Formats: sequence, C-alpha cells, structure tokens
Amino acid sequence: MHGKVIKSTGSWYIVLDAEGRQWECRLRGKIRLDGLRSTNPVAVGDNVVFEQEPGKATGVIKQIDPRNNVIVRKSVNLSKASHIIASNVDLAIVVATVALPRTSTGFIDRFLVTAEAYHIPAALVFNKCDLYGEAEQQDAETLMACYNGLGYTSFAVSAKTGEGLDRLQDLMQGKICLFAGHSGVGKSALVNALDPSLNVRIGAISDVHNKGKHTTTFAEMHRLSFGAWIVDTPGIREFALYDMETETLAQRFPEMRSLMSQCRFANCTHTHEPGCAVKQAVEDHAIAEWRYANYLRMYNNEDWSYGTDD
Ligand SMILES: Nc1nc2c(ncn2[C@@H]2O[C@H](COP(=O)(O)OP(=O)(O)OP(=O)(O)O)[C@@H](O)[C@H]2O)c(=O)[nH]1
Ligand SMILES: [Mg+2]
Ligand SMILES: [Zn+2]
Repeated sequence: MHGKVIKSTGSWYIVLDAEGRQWECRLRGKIRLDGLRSTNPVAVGDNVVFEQEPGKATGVIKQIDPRNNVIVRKSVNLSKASHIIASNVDLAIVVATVALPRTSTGFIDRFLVTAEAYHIPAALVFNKCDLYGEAEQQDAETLMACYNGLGYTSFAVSAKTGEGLDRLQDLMQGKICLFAGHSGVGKSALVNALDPSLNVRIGAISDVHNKGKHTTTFAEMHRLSFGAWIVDTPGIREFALYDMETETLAQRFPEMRSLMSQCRFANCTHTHEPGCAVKQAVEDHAIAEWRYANYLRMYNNEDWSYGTDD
C-alpha cells in the first residue's frame, strides 16, 4: 500500500493511505537512504510503501519514495548529523512576530538560506499583529518591505482577530506548506484559525521570559478544509545550518546573487576584497545592512551558538 507520513515520533509513524485511513506504522529492516546522514530516516511528508502486519491494524514501512526536497537542520546534539523536519514541501512559511517575543532577523535569514539551498519557495508572516503598537507596526513594515523586495511574500496576520488570513489561504491553496518559527509565535494557533475544526493544542507564553513552552512536540501534517496541507512543527530555538558551504552562501541571498558577477575577483567572498560589488551595494543602501551582517555571521559560522534570539 502507498501512503503519506503525517506524523512521526521517532519510533512510530502515522501513515495516511489513499482512502484517508490512518495507519500506525513502524520501521523494520533496512531502508534505502538517499545519502543524508540524518537522525530520522523517515520524515513527515514522505511518501512510503507499507504493508499491513498480518492480523493487526498496524503496518510496516518498506520503502520511501524519492523526495522532491527536504527541510533539514543540524541535529542539536550530534553536530555531524542532520534532522529532517519535513519532506516534499511546496512552500515554507516562516512564522515570525515583532511582539511577544520578537523574532530575530538572524533566525529568519538562516531559515531562508536553508530554503534557498533546497530550492523551496519561502514566505513570511508576521503574526500577532493585533498586539503591535506604533513602533512594532513600523518595525514589521520595514522588515516586510525588505523581504517582499527580495521575492519572499511577507505580510501581517493575526490568529486572534483573523486579519490577513484570507491572504494566507490564497497563498497556501493547493500546496503542502510548512510553518516554522520559535516556540510561542503562534504556529498552531494559525493552523486552528485557518481551520477551526482541527483543534490543535496551543500553549501559553511564559510571563517571565516571554517565550513559548514548546507545546507542539512533533511535526504533524494537517489537511486544511480549504484545500491545502500544513506541517505544524515544534518551535525551534536555533536554526543551525546543515552542511552549508561558505563558497555558495552568497548565492542563497537573492540580492547578492544578482550582483556577484560584478565583483572584481571571481572568487570574491564579499567579506574584505577590494572592488566588491556587494560591499558597494551595502554602502549605497541597495542591500540592507542587517542582511549583510547576517551573511557575515553565517559566513564566519557565528550564527547559532550564542542563543541571543530566544
Ligand atoms: N494576541 C495574540 N496572541 C496569539 C496570536 N497567535 C497566537 N497567540 C498566542 O500565543 C501563544 C502561543 O501560541 P501557539 O500557537 O501555541 O504557538 P506555537 O508557535 O505553536 O508554539 P510551539 O508549539 O511551542 O512551537 C498562545 O497563548 C496563543 O493564544 C495572535 O495572533 N495574537
Ligand atoms: Mg505549536
Ligand atoms: Zn564581492
């Protein structure tokens, strides 16, 4: 039988078959892997071949279909291994907010770089816009204007008031989408707001640290009644880049990609070289200074161990 993995806890998987039945499946024996050293061989979004266990209501996964793409991050404990957050994603949506707690651009940019590396279209929503005062509104608008200019659709939403949800539905229609972001930004609340029949568990924000409480513990795919799929993921503290090469990093920044050929040196790293078109563009304010600063941080591998974000 064929099905799609919609939930995984690491030791068992929920597989949805073509008739809409859900099967609790396990892995047995060897599974062909595609060269990724990951801590989880089967990920949410995988299309799999499985067999019913004789006389039982459970199944065994036999094979994983080739993946169109994966969203990967470095495993927290095993620095050499990767963790596949989800596979076969059509649109990755960063859920950010400038209120309670503000999402850093470092986090956003690391996520976007990863999406670029796997050629997955990405968008951003700034949630909790019902809480924004004048300063936060201004802050969000500046960020959204920049990201829109780079080709990442960005707009404000509120899971609480419903603002922006029509637009979000239009964006997601017919696609397998993924929500990523820190704990407490409202990923699960947005899933519920998009389809109130789902009733996904949401958590409180801690009073002391203004952080979420890691309410969602495993990635899970939900079918939305208007015709889309959403992978709701656990909040991530840090999005450590997996296997990113410094030589190709600039290509993951759309605003640098288009300028690089004008640098004096073909192997310009855009960090210190004379005649660098990227540095010139930063000086001319054609490239946002903070985007360039995030590039340098990623280039120097300074991006994840300090935990300033969260
Ligand atoms: N005012 C306001 N509060 C919101 C909004 N969206 C979510 N919240 C609140 O933020 C808190 C966290 O929401 P969740 O949906 O659990 O956040 P999450 O991103 O799924 O968090 P994790 O599952 O821990 O990663 C809850 O108390 C929500 O009620 C919003 O648009 N406006
Ligand atoms: Mg959640
Ligand atoms: Zn350069």
